Amino acid sequence: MSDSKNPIPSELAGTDTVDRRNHNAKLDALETHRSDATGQALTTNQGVRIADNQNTLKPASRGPSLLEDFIMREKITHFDHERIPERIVHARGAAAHGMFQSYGDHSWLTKASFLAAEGKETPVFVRFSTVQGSRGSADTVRDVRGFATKFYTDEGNFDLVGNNIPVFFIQDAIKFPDFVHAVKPEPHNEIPQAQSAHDSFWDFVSLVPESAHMVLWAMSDRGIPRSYRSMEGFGVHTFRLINAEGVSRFVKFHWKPLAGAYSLVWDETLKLAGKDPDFNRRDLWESIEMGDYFEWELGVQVVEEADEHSFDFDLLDATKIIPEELVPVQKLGKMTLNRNPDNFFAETEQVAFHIGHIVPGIDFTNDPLLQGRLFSYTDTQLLRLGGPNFHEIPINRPVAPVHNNQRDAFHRQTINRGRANYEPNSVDNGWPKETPPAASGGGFESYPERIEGHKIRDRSPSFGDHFSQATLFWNSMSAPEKEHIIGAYTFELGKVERIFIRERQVNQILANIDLELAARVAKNLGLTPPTAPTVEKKPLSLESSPALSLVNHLPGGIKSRKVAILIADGVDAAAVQAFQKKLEAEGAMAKLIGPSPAPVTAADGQVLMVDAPFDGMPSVVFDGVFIPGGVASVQTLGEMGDALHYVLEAYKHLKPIAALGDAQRLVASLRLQTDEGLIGGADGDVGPVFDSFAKALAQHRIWAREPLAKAIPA
Ligand code: HDD
Repeated sequence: MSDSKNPIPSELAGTDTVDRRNHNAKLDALETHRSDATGQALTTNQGVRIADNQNTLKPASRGPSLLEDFIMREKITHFDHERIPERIVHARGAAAHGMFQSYGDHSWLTKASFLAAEGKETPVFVRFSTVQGSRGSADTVRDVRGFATKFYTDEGNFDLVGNNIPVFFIQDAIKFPDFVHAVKPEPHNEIPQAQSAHDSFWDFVSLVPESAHMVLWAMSDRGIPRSYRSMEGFGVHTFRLINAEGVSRFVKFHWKPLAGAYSLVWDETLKLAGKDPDFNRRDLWESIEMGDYFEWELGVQVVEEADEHSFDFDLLDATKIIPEELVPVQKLGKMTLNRNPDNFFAETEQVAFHIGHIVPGIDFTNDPLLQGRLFSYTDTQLLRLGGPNFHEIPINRPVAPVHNNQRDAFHRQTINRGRANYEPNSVDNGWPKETPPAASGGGFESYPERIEGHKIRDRSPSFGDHFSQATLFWNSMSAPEKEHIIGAYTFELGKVERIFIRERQVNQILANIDLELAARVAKNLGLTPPTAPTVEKKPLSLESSPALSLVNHLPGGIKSRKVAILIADGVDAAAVQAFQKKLEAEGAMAKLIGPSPAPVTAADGQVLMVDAPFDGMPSVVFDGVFIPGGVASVQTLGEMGDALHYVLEAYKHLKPIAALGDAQRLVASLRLQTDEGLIGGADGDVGPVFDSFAKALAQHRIWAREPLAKAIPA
């Protein structure tokens, strides 16, 4: 029954089966610790208790609404103002809290306190993002991923605002608005959302050869990561680390994922964009809720000041990497993301990263891209967060104490006491006072770099080679990775309406990276393949860099991998449970997928809860599929198009598929070519079948299957 005041029918509670009530109790147990309102009265923002939150105040039950209803007006006014401008880039994101732990005392390199002692812990907040799309866009689009980390160090906040690609599209920040306008949806019709596959993007990048290297990375599998946990992260620019003696060294920051680095396949990304647009953020959230934390090691490549000019590229050029084969990455510590935000808006949306947030022991270089960013990030927060007090928003507050003479402005939270809001002052004995620089705990001091020259608008000739490192990247790819890159350029340029833009990209950019790449893409687009580069190419100092290929980044195990177990009434419950147990023992996760959300009754009478029906958790959200035996179950699945499609799609996406007993007949009916990822065995063979399955799963994909998989309908 519902009453006129409260429209929620009371009989909705208490009709669940025992099983479901247990299930619900588990969900409640997860959630209640987050609520700060449990047991509290509903109030207005002035703290007045509300008696009726269902009905507007009226002079009669069918009469007009009264303006004096301050409760309704306050609620709707607040609602009307709920949105703040989304980030101009990196609008779509997800974040988590965690901890950084230093592996040792790195004071030979930097006096930054968070790196000064073995085991020293510093809280962090990390936000991952895509660049192009709006807040509501899909996670899995082809794009660069943002990887921004706020270290709440005891000497102030240090923000490492990086990406999952170690280079950038442009060399000078003055080109950033042009680049972003070009990649965003086109201005006349705001199409396409969150995609670079359109004329204005390819027009821009084909006219700006310095973009060639990063575009190649974005067209590679790096542009479609499987999970945030499986991405490398990079600080991109060259920074300085400075020790207590004032010795400065150049560094590039790296995040190395302990889960390994691996990606989606293109057809999966397209489907996921519709079937689970929250794929990456859901993975982050659910993994943390289950205690399966995301981990990275922070590393640095270190270049002595004296070696600044010993490379065939300029360290200040953000379109270049330092190949890891030339300068290895030294690990400084480990980051573990282990806590989800309590509130998306308050934390993930309001977090304000800024490349200019650094602490003593870290400093900038003259990279012109970095220098421009130093202006942009504060500027953007002033608009997004409504004024200069954004550092007082809880997620942005340092753990280090803050005292200065800045006062007032919109949204001020601090209630400063005293009269001394200026310096020098004597009314408060000159407090707060400057701290001279010191080995530790001293005030921030910029590195006294010697600068001389003329005031000019110029690009250093040392920034002039735009193709060598793109060629190095191409040379370092495995055969499947090269095919994916060719496919990506073909797809993207195929969406470009103007043929002259396609031609310019192929003839003047791709031809200078690699003629085979250019020829293959040209052929796919029906263009004449170029026969020679348009620029004179200097010999490569390094022919290939294994660190660039994702195939060299697999961790070897199956931890965190997700496996779908397909079941229907009559399934062999013992096989389900044994397989599930083995997966869980290795840190992987299984979900039971059935014909509908209804529980399944196994051959032995056990009732198994279904996690989702076929369309609820499609094969694209999993890394592998297992089909247990059981005559009736296999019969049902074999007659369902959705179940057969599930298996076919997993095969198409190069995932391992294991079948036991009767289920082998189901797989055989699909006439798939046998390979190391298509595993079968008798009902009792759970052990050996699991071992082969796990081996295939650890390889991430069955790449050898790829040419055959093309014949499977999408
Ligand atoms: Fe940027 C956001 C990373 C160049 C201007 N950027 C933003 C974010 C990341 C990066 C990860 C999202 C932070 C978050 O999660 O809130 N940006 C980069 C990297 C760059 C780069 C790795 C090159 C190496 N950015 C760059 C330039 C400019 C900007 C050259 C401007 C001249 N970036 C911004 C911004 C954003 C931003 C407009 C949007 C929202 C924000 O800052 O807070 O100021």
